Amino acid sequence: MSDLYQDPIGTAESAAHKLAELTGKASHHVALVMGSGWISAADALGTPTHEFPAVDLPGFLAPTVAGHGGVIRSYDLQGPNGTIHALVFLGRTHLYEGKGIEPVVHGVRTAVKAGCKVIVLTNACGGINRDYSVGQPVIIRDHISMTGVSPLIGANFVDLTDLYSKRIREIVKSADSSLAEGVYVHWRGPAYETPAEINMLRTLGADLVGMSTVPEAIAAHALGAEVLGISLVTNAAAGVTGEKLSHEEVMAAGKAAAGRMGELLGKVLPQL
Ligand code: 8IG
Repeated sequence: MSDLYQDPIGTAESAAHKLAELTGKASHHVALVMGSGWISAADALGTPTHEFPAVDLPGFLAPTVAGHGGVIRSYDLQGPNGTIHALVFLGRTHLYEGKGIEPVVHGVRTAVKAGCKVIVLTNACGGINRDYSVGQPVIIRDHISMTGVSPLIGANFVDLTDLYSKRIREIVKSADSSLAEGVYVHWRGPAYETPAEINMLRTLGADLVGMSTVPEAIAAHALGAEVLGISLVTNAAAGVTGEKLSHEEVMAAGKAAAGRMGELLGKVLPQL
């Protein structure tokens, strides 16, 4: 068993140390986790100062899904208050990969230990809310965990009332007032939901459903970082249109919306 499972926070600290070595930056300010379909949005941020495989840092696993990159980039972005160092993860580990919860949250823990006070979590997801259309970005206002799996262990009774920072949501909405907000459900997968399950989730107050983001948001918040979540609706959830769900459709919708997403992130990030 690797150190990641024995001492997850210590391994994140080691990874942050190696990151500082590889980039020559003692700390980073903000981190972005780019979900499937978001990889080309990262390109809109400009040219990174550094790029390397995530496995070059302690505790990261090799990626297993096509389109989930497993690459880390460091950017220098110009903002109103000078240059900020942004860390970008292309690809993530998911709970459905069966490696447990630790690798799922290792990236955000590394980012917080590297100095990031703000963690931006992006994802591709299914739209439950009938008002949403494919290709639409939605700010995550709150979540529902349908996995019950927490990255926290022990008597760590973290408050999640303002998990998806109201302060940051307001900044994003002032950059693009057309953005909707919704409640994201974490579904373990890897199978998508049945139409009956989507009806259940809608009844429970869910707008979006996906297989990521929630454990990372909890882990980042528990370490004191502020969290922004943005979902890209890449398919109508099961039963909403009667169409079947396909991974290819998801990737195509992500690609099509990447320009808009990259522009939004480029505008918002330096302000955070
Ligand atoms: I992209 O419809 C994407 N990810 N659970 N359901 C779940 N995850 C998803 C979906 C979806 N679309």
